[in-house]
Amino acid sequence: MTKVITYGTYDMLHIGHINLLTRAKAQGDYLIVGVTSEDFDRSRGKLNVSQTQEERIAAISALDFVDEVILETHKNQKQEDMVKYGIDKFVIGDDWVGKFDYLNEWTEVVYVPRTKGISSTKLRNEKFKDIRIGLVGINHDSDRFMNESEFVKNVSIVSSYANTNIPRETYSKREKAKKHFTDYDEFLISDIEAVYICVDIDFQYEHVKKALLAKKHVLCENPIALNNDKLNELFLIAKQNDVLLLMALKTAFMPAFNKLIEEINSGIIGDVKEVRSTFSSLYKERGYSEEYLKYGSTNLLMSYPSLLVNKIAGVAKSISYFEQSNGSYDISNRAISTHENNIIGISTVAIEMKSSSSTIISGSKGYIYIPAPWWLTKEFTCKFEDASKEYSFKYEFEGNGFRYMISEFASLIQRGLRQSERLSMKDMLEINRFITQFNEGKK
Ligand code: C2G
Repeated sequence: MTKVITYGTYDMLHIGHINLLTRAKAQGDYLIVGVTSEDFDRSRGKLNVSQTQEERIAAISALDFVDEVILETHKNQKQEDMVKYGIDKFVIGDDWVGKFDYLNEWTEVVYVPRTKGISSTKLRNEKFKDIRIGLVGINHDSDRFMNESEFVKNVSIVSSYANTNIPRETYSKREKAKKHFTDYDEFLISDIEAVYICVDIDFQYEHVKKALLAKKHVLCENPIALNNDKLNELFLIAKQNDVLLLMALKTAFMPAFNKLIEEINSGIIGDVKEVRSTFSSLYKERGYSEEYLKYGSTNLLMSYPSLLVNKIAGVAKSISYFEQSNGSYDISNRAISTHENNIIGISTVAIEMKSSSSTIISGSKGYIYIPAPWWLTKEFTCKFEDASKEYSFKYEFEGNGFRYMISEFASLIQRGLRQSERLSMKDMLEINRFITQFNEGKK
């Protein structure tokens, strides 16, 4: 029996894909098709795939001449699969000619003619119009959002809002935002369907509320609201207006971060016992204003460690705080949380203390080390008692990570979804609780 394998994204399955798969099957008796996972596609720069990996797998599985369908999740998987499945031939379209010659070491590589005049990109452009986004707030974050949105093909930044007119020379940098508003109501009735909000923490809740009531999808920097009742209220308004409300917690959408969660859930280090992560950043040295610092380390940074702890350990049964204050705000804080299955979370944040911003996740069989800056997750290493079993996992990582978040936001809107599996409403409420419980304890 001749075993053949091929791989692809297969977004909006079309005749080009069918021809390729038929030609692949003709090369042997048993055809395995590897469908690329969403995170793997995003890590290799495919940021606007319109269908979910489940939908793409279902379409390929429906083809009766396909014998087996697998998920392709990482870079070196192809050579691993050649051995695992005992492959005789690897078949791919000639748009990849030469790129997979290295696989000849394991099997026979066959490039077949690509079908002209049809592609998933063409079908996507015909079916979907760009998501029209407006920026609320003009600052370092909106800059990053602007620049990274260039890499996400199905979004366009059409306008911006700030409560003041921006000096001409600053504005010129923002050529891409065609129109700038200083009146928020006028901005919200302009031709946008979604907004990215990055204003001062005290004003986020008001801006989010108005945008949701204006039926705009909202991506907002965290914390969205400084108490959970307000956050619950915003989720209710989002539901009532059938729009998406998403925290701009970029780490949650990074391919390597999601792979990390997948590996931990697969039991790679046994039962998780402790999640220890630190996020320290000397904002003063980075030129941030005293105005900004007064929010304190917990409001400014705790969302990140609590994302990790909540994703791995689940809902916190209790949270105790150990802060260092300069009399007006917390320059550092440690949230020690207890979770189901006896898991302990140790989340440290600091804005006037520099510390090693790495992460250690300890389990009954081994531990995972994520080097600093772990919140821009690129790689992680699994370590065991038997050092020879150690292995690292690395994903491509482009830019400052905003593109993966923008890709998720745009994909959810395009697919008509109102929740992200990577950052659900429950996740967002729990993450925010780590902040709001501290604030309420301060009153
Ligand atoms: N294809 C084709 N004709 C087209 C479009 C695609 O023959 N008009 C082939 C491609 O050459 C590829 C397969 O169909 O072999 C799947 O194409 P895509 O879904 O675009 O996936 P791609 O990014 O090419 O994935 O790592 C290799 C990749 O996994 C291949």
